[in-house]
Amino acid sequence: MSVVPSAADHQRAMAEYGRRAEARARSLGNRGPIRLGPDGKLVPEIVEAYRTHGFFVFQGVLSPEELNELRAELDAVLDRAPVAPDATVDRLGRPVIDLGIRKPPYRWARPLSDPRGGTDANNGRHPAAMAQPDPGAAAPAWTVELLDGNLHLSDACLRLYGHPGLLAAAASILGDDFVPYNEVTFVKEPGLGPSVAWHQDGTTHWTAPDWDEGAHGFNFMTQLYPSTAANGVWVLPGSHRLGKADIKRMVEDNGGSDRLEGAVPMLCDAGDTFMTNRQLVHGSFANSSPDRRITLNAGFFPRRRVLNITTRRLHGAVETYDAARIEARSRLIALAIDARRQRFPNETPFVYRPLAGREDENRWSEAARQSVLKNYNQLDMFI
Ligand SMILES: O=C(O)CCC(=O)C(=O)O
Repeated sequence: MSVVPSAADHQRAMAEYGRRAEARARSLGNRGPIRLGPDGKLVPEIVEAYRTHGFFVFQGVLSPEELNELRAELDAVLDRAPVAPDATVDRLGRPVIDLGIRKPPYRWARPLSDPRGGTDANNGRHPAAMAQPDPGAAAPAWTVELLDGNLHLSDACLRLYGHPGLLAAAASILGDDFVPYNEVTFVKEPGLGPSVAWHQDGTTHWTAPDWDEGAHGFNFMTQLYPSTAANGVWVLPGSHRLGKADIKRMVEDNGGSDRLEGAVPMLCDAGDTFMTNRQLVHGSFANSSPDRRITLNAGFFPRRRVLNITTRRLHGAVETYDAARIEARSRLIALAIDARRQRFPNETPFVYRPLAGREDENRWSEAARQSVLKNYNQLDMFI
C-alpha cells in the first residue's frame, strides 16, 4: 500500500529535487529577452536554443503595468468562480453570475491531487500517477486548477495575446501564417494546486511520415508570479525531438518515483514567458510550496499541420479544420492586436500576415466583444 506523504514531507522532497536540477536548468543557455533581427524575426541564437532544448525563457515580456492589470483581472475571475463544481456561490459568498459562456470556464480539482495521472482520462495520455500529498484538514474541498478561454474572461489577456514580441516569435518558429490553438490558465494555489502528470501534448501527427520536432506547435506560458522548482512545470530537455515517449516505463525505471532524473524545472520571474514545444515530456507536481503560480497559456501551430486535417479530440469528437474555420479562429489574433493598439498606442503593432489589410474588419469594440470574442473558444483547434 502506498503511503500518502504529508505536504511538509512532499515540500522537503521537492526542495531537494529542485536543488539538484536548478543549476542544470540555468546552464542551458535558453533564456533572455525577446530579440529580433532586422527581418523582424527572432535572432538565430534564440531559435537554435529553442530547437535544441524544446523551450526558451523570454525574460521581461510584461511591463509592471501590464503585469498588474493581468493579476488584478485574473484575481477577479477567480473570485467569481463557484467554490465547488456544483456551488451557487463564489469564494466571497456572492451568488454565481451566469456569464453566458458555453464552454465551462472553470475546472476544479481536489487540493494537491493528481486528477489524471495513471487514469484513462484524455485518452490515457498521463500514464503514471504523481505523488498526492495530504493537504491537511484545513484545506478546502476543491481548488480551481484551470480556466478555459482566457481571451473572453479577461481583456488584459486579450491584449497580451496581441503582444508584438510574442507574435513575432510565433512567426519566427512557425511561419508567418501560424494559427491559434487555445488559451487556458493553469492555477496552482500554494498548498493546494494539483499536479499535471507527465505527458506530451499533441494527438495527431506522431506517426505521420513527415513528423518532425515542430509537428504539434508550441505554447507560450506567461507567468504572473515567479515559476519555481516547487510550483513550476518540469520538462525533459530535448525530448520533443525523440517521438512518443514511454512515460510509464520512464517512471518505472526511475524506481516508481515521479521525480524523473534528467528533468529540469522551467524557472523564471513574474512577467516572463516560456515558449515550450508541445512535444516535450513535461508535467508539474502538487504545489506543496508556499508560492502561487498562475500561467497564461496561448498555443500556436504551423498552418500546414492544421489545414484540412481531420482529428479526434481528447474527449472523442472528430473534426476537420478547413480554411474558413482557421480564418474565423485567427481573427482573434487581429482583434487582440487592435485591442492592444488601443491600450498601448506607443507600441508598434504586430502585422499578422494572413489578415494583413483587413484591420478595419477586426477592430476591437464592445460590438466585437459580443459578435467575435464571446464564445470564441468554440472554434479552438486541437491537434
Ligand atoms: O502548467 C502546468 O502545470 C501544466 C501545463 C501543461 O501541461 C501544458 O500546458 O500542457
